[in-house]
Amino acid sequence: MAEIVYLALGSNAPNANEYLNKACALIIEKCARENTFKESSRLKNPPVGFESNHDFFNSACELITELSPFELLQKLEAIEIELGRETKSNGSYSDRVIDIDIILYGKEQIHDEKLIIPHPRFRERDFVLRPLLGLKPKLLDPKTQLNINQLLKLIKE
Ligand code: PH2
Ligand code: MG
Ligand code: MG
Repeated sequence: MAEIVYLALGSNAPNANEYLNKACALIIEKCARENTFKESSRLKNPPVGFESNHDFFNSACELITELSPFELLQKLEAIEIELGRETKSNGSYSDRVIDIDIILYGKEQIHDEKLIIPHPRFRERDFVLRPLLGLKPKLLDPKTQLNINQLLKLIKE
């Protein structure tokens, strides 16, 4: 089985672009069917939901994967750790060298304590929606049946 997947990438390290380059290379190597990976442009955003002097670079990626949602999650977490992501202790947001979140996995809807797909907060996040818009403006959210443009309008109202 193969599915089309959308991921959100973020880093607010001083050398964020290097982390994003490495993350993309590892995703291509470990998760993507050959020649199916695309990344949006990287947009600079101030941190949302926590205080920090370090801005983020955020992008979105599209790929086809043969991994199941949980296999994909496991590989992406291993990539975050390989790149030096520290595991957080208290659940609150903090600076991070790399964050890779699964936004959509085909049209699947998953509600598990380890994994919720579509990503539960992506509809509210300009820093996820704007890169996705650049990659695939007509992409549909399987839960609300709204496209990315419509979702962006909702948070700008
Ligand atoms: N990620 C968060 C919390 N806040 N802000 C920006 N600008 N970019 C992010 O990727 C981001 C954030 C939690 O994962
Ligand atoms: Mg995140
Ligand atoms: Mg994450």
